[in-house]
Amino acid sequence: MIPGADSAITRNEKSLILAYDHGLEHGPVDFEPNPATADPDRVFEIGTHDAVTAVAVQKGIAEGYYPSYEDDVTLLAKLNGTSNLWMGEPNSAVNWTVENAVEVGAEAIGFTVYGGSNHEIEMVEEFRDAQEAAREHDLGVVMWSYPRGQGLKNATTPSTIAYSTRLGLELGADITKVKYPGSPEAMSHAVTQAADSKVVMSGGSKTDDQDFLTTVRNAMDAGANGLAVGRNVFQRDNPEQILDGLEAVIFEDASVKEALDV
Ligand code: FBP
Repeated sequence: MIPGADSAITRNEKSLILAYDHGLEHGPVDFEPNPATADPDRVFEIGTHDAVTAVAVQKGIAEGYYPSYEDDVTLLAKLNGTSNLWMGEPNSAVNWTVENAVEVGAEAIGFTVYGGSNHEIEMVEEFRDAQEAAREHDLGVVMWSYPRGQGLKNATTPSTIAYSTRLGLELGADITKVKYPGSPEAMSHAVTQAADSKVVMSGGSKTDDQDFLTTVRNAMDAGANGLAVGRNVFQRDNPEQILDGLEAVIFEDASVKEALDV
């Protein structure tokens, strides 16, 4: 069994991670559809929904806001991240240490690796340090495995996504978060390559309820262990309502129709 595979951030081996690092990765533009979500308190409130197994944030958001939610929310410390202002080859600054994340209350770490980037070697070496420190502190390890860079023409082909999940297994992630590769068959292949480690689907830009829940249903049927989602939840007018539907699909094996009706 993968160490930490059933960790604080899973329920019955399934995860619904609410990602809220967009203010760094994309900037304030991501809060425009639902301006209240510029306030981290609003998103931590959303994160108290029963469906959410962890909220993933950067250091400043965790330090400033997590203390008010530590009884109701499991913290996933997103250790690296870079703004959209950076125009170079994909890379990600390591913004906090595992030791500091533990002090703030984290029960898992998240780390982006851009396989295929000219910076892949240093990113993987940074991941190694974080992964080993996480093991020492008994934290779950989630890899945002997003191949990209000048040599990569299409980052979401089935073979690239299967390679992404395999990178997570090979490098010691408990859970690897990947973009949906476009079909249940391709997702199934990617899940197989992760062997006993877990795979969660990345939410992506906002789509309508039917399309989004259908993609999540397909990913679950293909063997995925859940979802790590940001915009498809917090950009909605009613984030709690889509979380009700996601809870039904991910944890209760509901159909899309059933999930739309909850
Ligand atoms: P979404 O569900 O909104 O796609 O969020 C998932 C996520 O991985 C975030 O954690 C991160 O901020 C963002 O996507 C990165 O997106 P990009 O693919 O543009 O780098």
